[in-house]
Amino acid sequence: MNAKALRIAYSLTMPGGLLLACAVALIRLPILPARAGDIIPWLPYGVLAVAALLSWRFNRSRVLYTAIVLVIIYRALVHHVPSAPSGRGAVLLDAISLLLPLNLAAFVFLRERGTTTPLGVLRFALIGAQIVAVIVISRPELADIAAFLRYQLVHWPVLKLVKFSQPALIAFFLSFVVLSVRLVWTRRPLETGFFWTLISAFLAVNAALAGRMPSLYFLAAGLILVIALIEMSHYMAFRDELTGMLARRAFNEAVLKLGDDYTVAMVDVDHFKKFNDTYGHDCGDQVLRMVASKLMHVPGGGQAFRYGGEEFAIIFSDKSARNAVLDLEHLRQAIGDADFIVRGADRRRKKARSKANPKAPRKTHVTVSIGVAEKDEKHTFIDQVVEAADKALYRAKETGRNRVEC
Ligand code: GH3
Ligand code: MG
Ligand code: MG
Repeated sequence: MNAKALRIAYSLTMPGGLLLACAVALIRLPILPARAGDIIPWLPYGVLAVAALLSWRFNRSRVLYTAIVLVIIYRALVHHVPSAPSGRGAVLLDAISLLLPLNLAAFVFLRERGTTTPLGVLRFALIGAQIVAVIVISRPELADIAAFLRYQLVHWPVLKLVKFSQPALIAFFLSFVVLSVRLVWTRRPLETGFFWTLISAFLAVNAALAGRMPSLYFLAAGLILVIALIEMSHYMAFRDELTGMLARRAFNEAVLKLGDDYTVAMVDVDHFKKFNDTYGHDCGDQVLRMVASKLMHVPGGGQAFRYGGEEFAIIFSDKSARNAVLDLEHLRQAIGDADFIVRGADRRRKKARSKANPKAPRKTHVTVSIGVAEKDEKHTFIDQVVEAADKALYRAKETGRNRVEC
């Protein structure tokens, strides 16, 4: 596995996978002291409360809803579901195992709209409505309706081995697919957190169905949410919101770790102002995303950053400028060759569209100019290397653009 694949695998599994593995180990291996049994059932409340507080403070309502739902479900499981679920407890468990994954899959798509706005209140009301529905349906006189929660769609013998109802299995499976796709697609800390919270929820419900205490799984879910929130704020500080690439702050930190041989390239989109004027600002943003996606896959091990506006920086540690130029030529060509289809990005923003030229072609190209400089006797400090790369970029612009200058 190469370094990049390892980095991706790490970002998808850490720390959620590790936390859950610890929870499973604590449950399976007899390593906890007997007295821990008195404290552990209370810990999920504490950790989920911290997750709720942090999410409220960080304005991440989808995590707030998740923490609240998990606390309610945990309480229901601990207090109302007996060790051998039957009757009302069994109905509660079936309803929970159906609704919990569906709610998690829905929460991950929620746009931030605040919790005290009408939409935020409506979302709380929907959670409340589900709680009322579950309490109502678990009444003994409604047992016939509750039986639908265990509806058997197929009669495969293998399904007799699992305690989950078939609707719950389908709900968990669909949510698993949705959250995995979302996780791989975005690779953002909150998405990773939601994915591992779903897996914790599955194991928690599985434990409850088997009559075991699900406390450690809820504790793991709470910790996953807390860490995801902390990682999210770190991610936001170091990532550029528009392109998702590392931002100037990350560049400033990365240069502190550079050794003696490195090269810096400054990349600037050509005639970008004209592009904005022709196609509108939203299309300009699309171009920046497209250029960023190419830069993030720059060959030769370079690390790309959004430096500011339509300007990007690439650091090649342990590489001379001469070698980096070859990789940068590939990059320049890849960007110049890419067809850029002008989509109706301004549909929602009439103002932006009014500025765009309606007769502009739907398919176009963008080019970049690149200036390169390395650390040498003349340029020993990073500021000097960046300045030299900037001067090279200026020469690239002066001599016709769409070129790499060293
Ligand atoms: P040159 O080829 O010499 O680099 O010309 P240019 O037009 O690209 O350079 P100039 O510095 O004149 O214009 C840069 C433009 O980039 C101006 C600004 O509106 C635009 N810009 C900066 N940041 C963003 C952004 O985040 N989104 C969009 N759409 N435009 C941006
Ligand atoms: Mg430019
Ligand atoms: Mg510029």
